[in-house]
Amino acid sequence: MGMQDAATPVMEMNRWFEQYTLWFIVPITIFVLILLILVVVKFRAAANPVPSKTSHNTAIEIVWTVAPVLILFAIAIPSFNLLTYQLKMPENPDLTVKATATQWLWSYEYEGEQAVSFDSYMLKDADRAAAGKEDVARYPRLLAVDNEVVVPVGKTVRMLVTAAPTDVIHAFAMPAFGIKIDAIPGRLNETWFKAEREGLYYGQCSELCGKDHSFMPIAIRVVSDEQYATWLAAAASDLAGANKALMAAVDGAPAAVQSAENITN
Ligand SMILES: [Cu+2]
Repeated sequence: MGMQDAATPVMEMNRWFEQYTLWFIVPITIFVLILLILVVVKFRAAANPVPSKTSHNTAIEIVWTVAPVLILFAIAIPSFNLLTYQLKMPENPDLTVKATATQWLWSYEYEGEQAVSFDSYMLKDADRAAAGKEDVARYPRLLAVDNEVVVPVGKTVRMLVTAAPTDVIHAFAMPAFGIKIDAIPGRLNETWFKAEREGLYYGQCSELCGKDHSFMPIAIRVVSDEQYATWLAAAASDLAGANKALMAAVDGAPAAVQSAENITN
């Protein structure tokens, strides 16, 4: 309970599945609790001085074998559907971004004619004013970064995830997108997302990777097609300028206020 609002279809399915499993977990827990209370009261030594020596009951054994099998099937089928959906890579992604983890930052490279690549460090408090990121609701401490990943809304994005060759294992995780995948030196992992709401989303490195593990957050801006195209064209030659222009366009618009609320939720 209390997961972030879904921004992708995968996360919507994750949230649905979480609710769905509660319909099994809660009744089973209550049922077992009732049985335990019944046993404690009804069969305590004072009320039941001579214990039963029953060792077999075919009817009960059939029920307690078949019922869990049926319950497990009911959970496994949607679970495997969800796994398949998550793990089936899109054949024609609109965009491919490679994330490389290093102790302790993320580096991003965009595939395409525009050679856009940059490092993304956690935003330090001392740098807030200069970056124009003083609003802690929108740019939370320990989550905000200097350079965000920028992607267009409603487009399928393939993420290639790895760690620098002589580095350690990290993990790329974005809760609102329902993705989490290890970043392993010498190995290219793959995941995907299709963000359906514009906004600024935060995740963190999710594999203990050393002393600054908690200080290598991940930030993804989901923006309109036009804003993305403008940013991409400018980012190849002037990343800082492109980010500033995008911030002015996004943070000034009323829609951005709503996305800031989504983050704090
Ligand atoms: Cu890490």
